[in-house]
Amino acid sequence: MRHLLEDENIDPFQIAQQAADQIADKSGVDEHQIALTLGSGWAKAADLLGETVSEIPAADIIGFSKPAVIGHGGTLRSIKLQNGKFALVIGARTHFYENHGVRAVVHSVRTAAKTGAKVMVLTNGAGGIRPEWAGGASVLISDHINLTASSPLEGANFVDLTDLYSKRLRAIAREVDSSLDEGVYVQFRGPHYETPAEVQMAKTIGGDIVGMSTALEAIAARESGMEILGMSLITNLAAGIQSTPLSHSEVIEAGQAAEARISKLLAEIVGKI
Ligand code: 8IG
Repeated sequence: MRHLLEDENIDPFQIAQQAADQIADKSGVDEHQIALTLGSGWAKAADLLGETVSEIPAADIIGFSKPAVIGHGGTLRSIKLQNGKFALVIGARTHFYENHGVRAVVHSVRTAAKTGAKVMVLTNGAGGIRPEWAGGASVLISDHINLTASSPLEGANFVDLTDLYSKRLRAIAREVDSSLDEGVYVQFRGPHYETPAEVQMAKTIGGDIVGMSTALEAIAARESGMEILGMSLITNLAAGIQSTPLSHSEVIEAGQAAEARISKLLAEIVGKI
């Protein structure tokens, strides 16, 4: 089944505006100041952020619906933070490897911007290239390398990506935990993990983290004028860095083991933004 945003005749920004209007209507929250996308291992963080005032099945919002996988869409939560601000927590990520096109991938980010969010927090589970990150390190994304051969930007839209991952927000994160490392995130298309040779390439060109999301979303967030914080949970060392094969169950287990710790960390960081 084709995704709504695969129809080239529609305007993705207009659909994002409609989605934001639906969220405001259903949640009763007129404006969200901050938005978070929670990737593998990060889902529990929502509970610690504050008081959930609304939870909407993502499939009920335009552009988020994927008829082929009803019930698999996750939710959009509005959370009132202690400081009185509202956070939009996006539990439904569309990955580039799902082949619904890049418009579908960045719809949640564009919708977040239309709900009023000025800060976009992008989290993910990812593979680590640095051996010292074994065992579930959380790492701040300092920059990215986009190996998807795609862009969410359309037309001759030459958006600057200098300081894409905000220095200010990274400094706030390090105020909460001064031991946080930083690294360059390399987005591959997936859904297969890399070969060890591809991981060596990523390392050679300056990468520290390998993943299948975030970079395209960050570009769209910058286009929409948002300040970006990116964080990876290293659920596995990348292929060839660890001696054993990668497995999805390893990733899930590492995520579960880290969940409480990284949720608390993220909630503390968001409280300071
Ligand atoms: I979790 O090792 C997770 N996501 N590309 N490589 C890529 N994506 C990932 C990995 C990984 N681990």
